[in-house]
Amino acid sequence: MHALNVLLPLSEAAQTAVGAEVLRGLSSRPKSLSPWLFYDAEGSRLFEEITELPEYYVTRAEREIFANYADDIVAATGGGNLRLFELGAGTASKTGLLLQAALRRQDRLVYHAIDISESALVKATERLQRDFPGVTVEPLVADYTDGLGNAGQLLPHRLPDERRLFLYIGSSIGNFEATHALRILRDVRRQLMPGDALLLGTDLVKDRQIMLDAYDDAAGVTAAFNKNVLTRINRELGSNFNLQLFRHRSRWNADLSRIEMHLESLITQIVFIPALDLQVRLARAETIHTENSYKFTDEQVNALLHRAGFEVSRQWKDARGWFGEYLALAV
Ligand code: AVI
Repeated sequence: MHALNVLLPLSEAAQTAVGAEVLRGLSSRPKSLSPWLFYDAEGSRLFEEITELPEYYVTRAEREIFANYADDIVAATGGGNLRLFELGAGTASKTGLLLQAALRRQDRLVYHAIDISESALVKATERLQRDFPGVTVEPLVADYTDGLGNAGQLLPHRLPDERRLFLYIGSSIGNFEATHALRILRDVRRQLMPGDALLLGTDLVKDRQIMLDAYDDAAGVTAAFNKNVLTRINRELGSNFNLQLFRHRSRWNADLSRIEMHLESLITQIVFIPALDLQVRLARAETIHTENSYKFTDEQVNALLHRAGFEVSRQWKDARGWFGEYLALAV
């Protein structure tokens, strides 16, 4: 993190991940910023708050599935000694239900939690080791979205009787374009042998207003989460975005089956980003596109997993059919 008074020289700032992404996104047309920029400390805190909101059904629906079917899910992975891996583990708040189910079948369990956020992993490791003494947590700080190549080299060698189960839950896959999503799933497939499995959690297409409300809650937490990206850019790149001159927008794009989040400029304005020596001109009502959250049908999930080298063997949904959990076997 770079405070305003320790801004990096121009060329260096443009080479940091944040600088490079801001330069790319705000000099493109239409303007965009990648959603990974949301997750500084404050953004991660706001996201945790989102997961508790009445409108944000996503986390609750998935927890309901695990509460009802965790034993069934674990049993469906077949025999052998399970070793769990989770991509984007974060604070692993729902994973405990699956760990408990696995511990009902075997005495000890190794759980590899992979995430870009070290602080989230520290929290998750402490809590899980305390709550589940039979679990050995192996945290790994890595950006799996860029290829598991690096992370993969750090993963342990397979033991003879081991069966691997990768978890990619929470509909995180929905924040990627189809080609990127496919690349991530193929990376996972490369870590697996036939018979190993991936559990993929995806949010499903439903009534438009329910989806829109989930991304534009009455308390304004999602708006704060969206605008926090501008605070982050101000802090790290020395810019002067005035948050009051932007409005949070969520839109349902039916053609592409996704919720989009945007930041809409309320006036014509010019914002200067010193670390990048960049002037950003925004027209009134112009938007910066900050996130896509794809919503799937069963057919789309099946097709995506099939293209990545998996076959769906079982699926589970919450009572309202709003969220799906797909057990995909490596073939
Ligand atoms: C992390 N991801 C699955 C969330 C989602 O629903 O797409 C991020 C989020 N954005 C706004 N609210 C939640």
